[in-house]
Amino acid sequence: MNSNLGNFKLYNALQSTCSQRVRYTLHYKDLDFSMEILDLFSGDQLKPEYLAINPNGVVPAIDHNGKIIIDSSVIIEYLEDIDQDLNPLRPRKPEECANMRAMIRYFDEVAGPSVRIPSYNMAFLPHFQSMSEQEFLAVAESKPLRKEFLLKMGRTGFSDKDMNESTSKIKSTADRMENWLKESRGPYLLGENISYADICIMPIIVRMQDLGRPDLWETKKRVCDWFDVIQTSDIYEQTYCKGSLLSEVYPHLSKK
Ligand SMILES: N[C@@H](CCC(=O)N[C@@H](CS)C(=O)NCC(=O)O)C(=O)O
Repeated sequence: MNSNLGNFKLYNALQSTCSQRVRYTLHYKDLDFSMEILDLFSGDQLKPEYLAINPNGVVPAIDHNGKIIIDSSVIIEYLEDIDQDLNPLRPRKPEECANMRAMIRYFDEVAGPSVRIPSYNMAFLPHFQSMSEQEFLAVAESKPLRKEFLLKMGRTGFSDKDMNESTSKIKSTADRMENWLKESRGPYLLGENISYADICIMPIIVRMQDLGRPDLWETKKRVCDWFDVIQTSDIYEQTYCKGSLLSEVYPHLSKK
């Protein structure tokens, strides 16, 4: 365990895809950390004490020796910057690093927002349906980043058109990954070594599998091989500790 970098406290939620990126990185770097688990449906992320940590009212955030760092893709690169020799996850060559960051930007632009729509429709919607309209509007209003998203969903859920658009974006992401894996010759997106690009897309692919949609990449042989390699590591097991999958919490998903 690498403990000479001081103390890390991760504010996260087990099923949060963004939190899973950070947990994977901390485990990969063998950093000792404590976790504060927030209940996102009880509104822990919107309490004043957490908003003082992350004014966006979302997880994850990390406290490193009293310094607060927010946003998953920023946190994982911060964990690289504090000790670049500690089980590196970022290539040293500037052009390779730029390539990796361009992949991450694509994932954050295309796949990240898309995975939210099926996640809410298929798993989270009942939380909102059990509220009165007034309660729902108050919850939406209280979200610094997700007010418009929730209002668009309403208590009836996203439309089929929205669902189709998001699954087609995940499919396009898998197509991109297939090409990148072909160029790099795998097993990882940049080639021989795992990098932050793999870690950033991993939770989204896991989520879509959990929601019963592996068909979105099933015809892409390289993506399937990549996913097999990712899923068979100890670090993956540690990251996806008990309770990390939606199907464990929402039993109707495992009956699909
Ligand atoms: N860009 C942020 C997004 C974080 C985010 O959206 N977190 C979700 C969980 S994956 C969250 O906390 N949602 C709580 C809410 O919507 O109230 C990051 O990558 O850290």
